[in-house]
Amino acid sequence: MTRPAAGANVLSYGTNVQCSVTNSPIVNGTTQYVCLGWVGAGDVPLSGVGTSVPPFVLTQDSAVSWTWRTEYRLTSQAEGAGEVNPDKVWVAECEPFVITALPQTYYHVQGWSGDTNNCLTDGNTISGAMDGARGIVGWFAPDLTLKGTPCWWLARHGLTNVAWEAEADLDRDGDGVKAWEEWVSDTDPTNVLSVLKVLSITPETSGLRVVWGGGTGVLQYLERRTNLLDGADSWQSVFTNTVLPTPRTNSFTDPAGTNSVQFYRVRTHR
Ligand SMILES: [Ca+2]
Ligand SMILES: [Ca+2]
Repeated sequence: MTRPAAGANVLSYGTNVQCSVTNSPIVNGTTQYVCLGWVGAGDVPLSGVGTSVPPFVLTQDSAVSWTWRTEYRLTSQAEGAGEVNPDKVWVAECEPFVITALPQTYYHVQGWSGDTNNCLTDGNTISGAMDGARGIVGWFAPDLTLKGTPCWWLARHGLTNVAWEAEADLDRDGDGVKAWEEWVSDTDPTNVLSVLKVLSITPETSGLRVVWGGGTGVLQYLERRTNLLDGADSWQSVFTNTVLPTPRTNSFTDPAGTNSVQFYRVRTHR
């Protein structure tokens, strides 16, 4: 909206006139229009910046032409451990933009998704031109060893003295389980008492009672087989912890375990 109203206006000679735009910026969803200034004729200054023309006295035919700029919304979002900047800005039509991803320590930029058409990625940045509104998502992923152990988890336990791969392959607490295996079973790689293992197998009238200990944050599968040497035999799951977190100590009484040879193991899955 403008004052006076857009179009032709008839005013008396000598009128003190104030011209302005009253509704800049005009926001329409993810597009907005910003008044930058004006171009004048007659008693209006030749040009100026902003939404108001300095007051002038009308002595002749005069004109004001307002200059507008189209801007599009650029929205970025982080998925995972990191930040993206800027997160919400208006960028002028056809102007370039750059989004920078800042991963947390022990994380990296995994990629970008969303309105990435005609964009370039370079390291931790994505850039392009605003040919329309864009919503872009930056994805972060943890740094992993070859066996899938997160470096942040090793660092949390202070396992940073040698290279990540070597640390994951060490059994620092001497419980017989390597660090990468303790990650899989959600046990503490610096606590010898925190380890995934079968604690006891006890015959009972209703079957064999198997007790085991381990972590709390992964699914646990109690598996059984009757013959370790017979390739035709295979591990069969007889119990699964389906609700997390699991207790640190678990038990299951296997009714099929009586009056026969059985072997048991506990497998975990993240
Ligand atoms: Ca260990
Ligand atoms: Ca341990």
